[in-house]
This record gives sequence, structure tokens and C-alpha cells, in this order.
Amino acid sequence: MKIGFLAMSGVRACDAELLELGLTLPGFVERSKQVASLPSLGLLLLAGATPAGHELRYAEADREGVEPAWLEACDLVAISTFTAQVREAYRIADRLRAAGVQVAMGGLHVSALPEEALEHADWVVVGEGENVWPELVRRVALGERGGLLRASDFEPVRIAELPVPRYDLLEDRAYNRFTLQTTRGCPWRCEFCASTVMLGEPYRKRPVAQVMRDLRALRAVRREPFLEFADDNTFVDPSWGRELCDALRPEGLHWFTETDLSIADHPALLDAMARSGCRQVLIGLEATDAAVLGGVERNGDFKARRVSDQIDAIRRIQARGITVNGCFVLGLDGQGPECFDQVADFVERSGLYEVQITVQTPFPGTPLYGRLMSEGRVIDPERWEVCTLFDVNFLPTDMTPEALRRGLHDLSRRLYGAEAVARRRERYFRRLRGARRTRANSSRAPLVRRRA
Ligand code: B12
Repeated sequence: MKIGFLAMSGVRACDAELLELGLTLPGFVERSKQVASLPSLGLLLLAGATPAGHELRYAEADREGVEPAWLEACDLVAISTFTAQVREAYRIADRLRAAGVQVAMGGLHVSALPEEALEHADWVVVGEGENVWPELVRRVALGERGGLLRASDFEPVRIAELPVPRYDLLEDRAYNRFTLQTTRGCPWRCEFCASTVMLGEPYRKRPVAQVMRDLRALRAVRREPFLEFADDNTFVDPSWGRELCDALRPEGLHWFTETDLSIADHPALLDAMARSGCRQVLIGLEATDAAVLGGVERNGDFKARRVSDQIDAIRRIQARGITVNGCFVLGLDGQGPECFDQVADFVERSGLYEVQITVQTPFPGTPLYGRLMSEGRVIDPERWEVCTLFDVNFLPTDMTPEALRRGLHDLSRRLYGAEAVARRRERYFRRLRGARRTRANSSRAPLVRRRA
């Protein structure tokens, strides 16, 4: 059979004013360029899990209507879904089916709402796809016409036996970064986390040798890739983390990942990360106020407990030459308009190199969505296109939605203007030079004493 894999690409936001701001603020433009082009690792893994004997092709569309015409010549097309683009994906699926193509949909959005997706796709898969997909392909080849398949009805995915992602299908398309996965899941359970839908399984680490196997497959088609780990929280286990970094070091590459503040407690891990080419870690700080954060992480209140250490931890990480991208959620329960100044002030005091601000977003399938729905606080419950992290679609407790929207705009201007970005950079490099001098002096000190 001819099988197509279609990823929806690009970033999304509906708020026209914010979009306009995004085009003018250097901090925004730069960040969007870095992240806007990433291949779909989920689909490359499914391609790797496809039984032999089929002809495979990968495509991306940054909006509905620009998907390639060759998809209509496929027997089966797999489409991966995020919430913000799902309506576009549904319209593509409708057209493909009208052209006689069987369509399978999977990914975060349809895993949360499979019944909705069945109105547009022949096959809908809930959960991790690696073990379901080969069976789905076999059934299509045998002439079956569709159905709902749940990963929970199949053998659990063995993290030590993931297929090799088919990076070769990316052909010579231009990307700024390439995704690779080292872990799945996160021990923390943040109420708003949009990965929740896939987090049924416990936190899982891949054997380092398997990660390196995938890296070899990637380097066979791209010699010097900048890596982005498509993990939810990479460094939960510091000794495994060091093993991973030691394996990465000889590759001489640069990489980025998402992790939590606890890395700052492990100096040897930080050293290993820096040596192995870690350029930036993205850390969800979410807020600077322990009272607001209380209960947001529902498995031990990790984030509220770390509030008093946020600034020190950021400094310890950045002193290694690893920049921190601190992420804040605006509009958490209990947060009023004071949260905008609090974030701006924290960014100044902490010396964060990079900052990301988003608004609390009720993604379907998350505990937050369930709670806000039951409290009657989701403004437009099925307006999926506004699930972008930048559009306000809920009633905050301590300000109006409009105040939240305005606050996001104003804070964006303050944080992403040319001057603010330059100031953050300059301060980071100044402090880094200072930290390096201190380390050099302290490592020379015993030598000097011995000579004396
Ligand atoms: C890489 C990434 C991107 C890339 C995506 C590249 C692409 N073309 O697909 C880019 C930069 C484009 C991107 C953009 C956006 N992203 Co993004 N992104 C991620 C990130 C960091 C990793 C995703 C990943 O690779 N996971 C690993 C793979 C292996 O898992 P997977 O995709 O879920 O695939 C598995 C299953 O879902 C299933 N599966 C998936 N598809 C299919 C299809 C079929 C047919 C089958 C059978 C199975 C199946 O099988 C796979 C293997 O098990 C996650 C956060 C994270 N740490 O996970 C956020 C995340 C997915 N993004 C998110 C968001 C909000 C966005 C944006 C809306 C942001 C914005 N405002 O622009 C846009 C949406 C853009 C769009 N086009 O839809 C949310 C999604 C929440 C949701 N419910 O939609 C996440 C979870 C971040 C977060 N915590 O909020 N993103």
C-alpha cells in the first residue's frame, strides 16, 4: 500500500493583536523561528513501526489547503493531531476520505476525544501508537474499513524497544531543530499539563544505547543537527542523566530539553550537561507565588515547594553556561493583575536568559478542563482553535478575561522588546564570565597553596 504521514506544522494563535505584536517584537520572532519548524517525531516513529512492504511518504502542512496533492493517491494516511489545529486536520481528513483514501488519526487531541474524531476519520487511535499502528496497517491491507483502537487493549509500549524514527523520510526539508526522545512522561501531575492525556504510564527512561541508536539514524541524514528532546521532563534521574550526557558528549552537538528545577541540586549532572552541549533547558516555573502554586502540581506540590529556591537554582544552572528558559502560566486561580509585574520583576531579579509567558489553557482531557467545565468557567468549550496557550478561553478567578489578555500583551511588550532581550543577554554573559572566573580561581587555589 501507499501510506502517507501528515503532520500539521507551524505555530498557532488567534488573537490578532498578539499576532501583530509577535511580528514586531524581536524576542518573539526569534523564538518562533527556533521552534516553528520541527518534524513530527510521533509520525516518524509510526513510520518506523510500519510492517515491511509498503511505500511510505511524510508531509507537513502549516494550514489546511496546502497539504500535498500526492496524499490523495495514498491508500492510507496517518494524521497526527494537536488541539489547536484539529479542525484543519478534520477538514483535510474529510477531503481525503471523499477522494477514497482511508484516514487514521491519533495524537493528543483525538486521544482525549476519540468519538469526535470518528466523525472525520476511518480509524482513530487512543494513546501511544507504536503497537497499535502495525495492526491497523494490517487490517487496512486486509480490507477492513475502520474503527476505534485503544493502546490500552494492546501490549504496553516497551520503552526499551521503540522503533527507529524514519528520519530519512524528511528528505532535504529545512528544519532548525530535530526531535529525539529520551524519556516519556513526568512524575509531576500539573493540573493544566496538556501532555496528561499520554501520561497514564509511569515515568519511563530509554536505555541510553537506544537514544544513541536513534541519533545515529538522524546523523545519517543530517550531519550536524541541533537536537530538541521531545521529552516532558528529561532529568528526573540524575545518574541516568549523567550517563546520557556522557554518551552525547563525543557527538559534539548542541541540544535543548524540558526538565524541572531539581537539576540544580546535582552539580555533577549540570557539569555533564554543559560538557555534552546542552544549550538551554526549558523549565516550567509557572508562578513566583507559593500560595498561587499550591495544589497546581497535584503529586506532592513540587512546584510550590521549590518557589523559595527558584532564583538560586536558575543561577546555579546558568553559571554552567546552560541558559534557562523560565515558563510562566498567567491567569492561574488566585492570580490577579499583580501577576504581570511579579513575572517582570522575577525575570529581572533572577537573571533568566529567556522567558516564556502563556495563559492558562484548558486543553481537552486535562484535569483543568474537567474542573473549569464543572465550574462553568470555560468560555467556549469546543472552540479548539483557541487552545494555543496564547488565547484566553476561560474565566480567571481574580481578573476579567480581557484584563488577562491585555496583561499578556503588555507583558509581552516588556519582555520581548529589543532592549529587554539585549539586557537579558548582556546580563547572562556578564554573570557567566564572573562565574567562570570564580570557578577558575577556586580550582587554582589549592595549587597556589601547595606551592607556597
Ligand atoms: C515538538 C512539539 C511541537 C512541534 C510539532 C511538530 C509537528 N509538526 O508535529 C511544533 C513546534 C510545530 C509544535 C507546535 C505547537 N504545539 Co507543540 N509540542 C511539541 C512537543 C515539545 C513534543 C511533541 C512530541 O514530539 N512528542 C513525542 C511524540 C513521540 O509523541 P506524540 O506526538 O504524542 O505521538 C505519539 C502518540 O500521540 C501517537 N500518535 C500521534 N499521532 C498519531 C497518529 C496516528 C495515526 C496514530 C495511530 C498514533 C499517533 O503515537 C505517537 C507515538 O506513541 C510537545 C510537548 C512535549 N514535551 O511532549 C508540545 C505540545 C504537543 N505542543 C502543544 C501546543 C499547544 C502547540 C501549539 C498549539 C503552540 C502554538 N501556539 O503554536 C502548536 C500547534 C501547532 C500545530 N501545527 O498544531 C501542546 C499540545 C496540547 C494539545 N492538546 O494540543 C504540547 C503538549 C505542549 C504543552 N505541554 O502544552 N509543537
